[in-house]
Amino acid sequence: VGFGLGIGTRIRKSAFFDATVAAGVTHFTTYNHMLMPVSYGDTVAEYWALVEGVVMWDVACQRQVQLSGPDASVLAQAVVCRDLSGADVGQGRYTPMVDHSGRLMNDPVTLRVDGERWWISLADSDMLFWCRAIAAERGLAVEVVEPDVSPLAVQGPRAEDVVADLFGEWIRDIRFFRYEPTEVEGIPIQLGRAGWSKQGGFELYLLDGSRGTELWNLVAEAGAPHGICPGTPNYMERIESALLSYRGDTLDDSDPFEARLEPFVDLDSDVDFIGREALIALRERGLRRQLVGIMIEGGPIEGPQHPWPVRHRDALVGSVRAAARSPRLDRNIGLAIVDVPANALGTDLVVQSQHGRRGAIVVDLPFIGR
Ligand code: THG
Repeated sequence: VGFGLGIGTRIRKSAFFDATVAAGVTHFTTYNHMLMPVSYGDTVAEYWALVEGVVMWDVACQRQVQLSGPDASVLAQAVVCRDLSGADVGQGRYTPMVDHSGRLMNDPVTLRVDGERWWISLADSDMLFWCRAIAAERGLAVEVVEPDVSPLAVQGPRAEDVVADLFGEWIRDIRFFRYEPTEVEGIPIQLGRAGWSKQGGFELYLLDGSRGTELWNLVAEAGAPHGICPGTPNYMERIESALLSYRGDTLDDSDPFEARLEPFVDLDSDVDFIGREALIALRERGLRRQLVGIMIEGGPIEGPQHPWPVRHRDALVGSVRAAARSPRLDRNIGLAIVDVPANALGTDLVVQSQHGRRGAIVVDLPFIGR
């Protein structure tokens, strides 16, 4: 395209911004009103480094909402769709958030930091305002702020070796979605096994935003013998793995069921949360449309800048939300929201892409599993 992105004070810079510029970032997007790297110039090379080696990502745009105080747990349970009652200190959970009508508003990782403190690690929407409003309306004794927390992800099959070299062998015992307070060279960090890929890895929550470049350089140095590369959450890998991109893959009025988040919605436990009644009604009603995997015929494609219309027997049935050439499958894969019953496996579709009309077929997700 022949234009750039205007950057002013309204768009925030990550704690790792200077380091990513020095590392040669070529493309940013915005996420939670912050610049987020999406390429260092060769996303296919970054993909193979993620799948076969190790990469480091500036994901500081995954901003936290901190709930603290006597009613912190009450508020946390009110705003997410999962039963948090069994959550240990240091445990994270993938927790959809919905409004009173059951519309998906975010799909964060919610972490119990200590007895009276939670961090909600956001996808791209303004849940700080929502949490403040709910706290005030309910008269809860809780403070709601965005803390100085900046996640850096280290992902890929060699990530554990890099993180062990940096923090010690003890990190190999950290289980999935468990986070521990630690430090490196006096830099405070909450270290957890997590990340937005299916290649395994860790998240280093930097707890002092003034030390972003220092931490970036320490990880780069520890990673050098393992061949670490700067990278970003990878569009191709996340489609293959069917990791949800809130707002990319979903519509303004999508519910968690059509977004395939039912496993992360606790309607059969006793806990109450905002949207529970609405979700029970939606579950009763049944799916009207669904996010599905599609294989698209023909030569390599690029992803939609605008959703591609999807037709079945000439009727408009939905839109393609994301698509790419899968390097491992050497096929075009995509995620589309389509109306029932065109969501059925094996349904023949036609997509109107910027590459022209292409045949497509509904397939099972994920495209590549573990
Ligand atoms: N890490 C942290 N914050 C985040 C993300 C993250 N905030 C934004 C975004 N990613 C939120 N979305 C997701 C989507 C999927 C997962 C995590 C966050 C995820 N899913 C696994 C899966 O679907 O297989 C595990 C789910 C489970 O078994 O509980 O990890 O990546 N800090």
